[in-house]
Amino acid sequence: MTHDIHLIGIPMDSGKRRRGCLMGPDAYRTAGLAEALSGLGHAVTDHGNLAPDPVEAAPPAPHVHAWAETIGWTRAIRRAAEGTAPAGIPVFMGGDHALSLGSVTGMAAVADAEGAPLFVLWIDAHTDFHTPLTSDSGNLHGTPMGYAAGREGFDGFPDLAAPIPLERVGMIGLRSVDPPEREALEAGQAWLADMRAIDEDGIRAPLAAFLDRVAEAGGRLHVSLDVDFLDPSVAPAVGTTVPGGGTVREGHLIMEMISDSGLLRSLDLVELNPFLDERGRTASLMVDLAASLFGRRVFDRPTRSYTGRTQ
Ligand code: B3U
Ligand code: MN
Ligand code: MN
Repeated sequence: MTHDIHLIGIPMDSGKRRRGCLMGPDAYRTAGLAEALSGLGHAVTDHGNLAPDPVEAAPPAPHVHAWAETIGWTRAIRRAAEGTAPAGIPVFMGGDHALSLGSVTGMAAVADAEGAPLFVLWIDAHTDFHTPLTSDSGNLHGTPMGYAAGREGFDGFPDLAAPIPLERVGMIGLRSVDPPEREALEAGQAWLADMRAIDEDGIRAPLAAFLDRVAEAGGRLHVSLDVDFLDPSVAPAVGTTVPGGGTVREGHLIMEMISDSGLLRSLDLVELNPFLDERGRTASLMVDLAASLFGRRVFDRPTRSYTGRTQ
């Protein structure tokens, strides 16, 4: 199956203090993302880079970093999501994970208008479930799932068209979760696969259960892929490395299963910091993972469904 894929460059660095993610969109272009996807038969349009709306606003606490700029980005990204999604699958090329403040909430608004529930699969070492008030670091890249789920403390950010209930959230790769995030998540029904779950059960069975949940609800899936899901030994180009991460093969299997499910609605590629990369290897790996998500296979065998049955 081929898609109309819309690449949206988001050179955003405001979600944390360490700089470099603003080079991400051009690193994906240099690593050949558009060519990899068009080579699979998709129609790919690169919309160039967004810029943030000019916003003046005071942060809710002094340690919260780049509050007004992040509101400006969120507005622009949300508009871009709502503008491109009717024409196909948006790919939000970051930029740090704060871009999901706009992409996830924009796609939730789109899904709401389409009459389908939006599910989110968060592929990340972190849950990013803080509010600006629970975050010790004040880094807003640790908050996008909190915002999208309708947590408080985001006054000044756009109102949510459709908050995403935790039953529609899956998170995989988790290994760095702060106490306030854990407490808030444990109060809900999110599907959570930490690294221990992957060690014990692998990727396939747990992820198939989540994808079943999406399919049974008639849902559409937004995938948010943070570079730090991967182990730093294979993906060094990220500011917040956490040892003990996913392998290359685990990353590909996640992508292949989502691809087979036919549920993908939109994609974030976030936290790539090309300033920290080694000869482009992390950017190239992210491009390869995106290619698996959009149908690249080693052999053209009969398609397997995400539950493992041959279709
Ligand atoms: N939870 C920590 C660390 C963090 C979250 N997301 C990333 N790092 N990339 C925080 O600062 O919120
Ligand atoms: Mn993240
Ligand atoms: Mn992370």
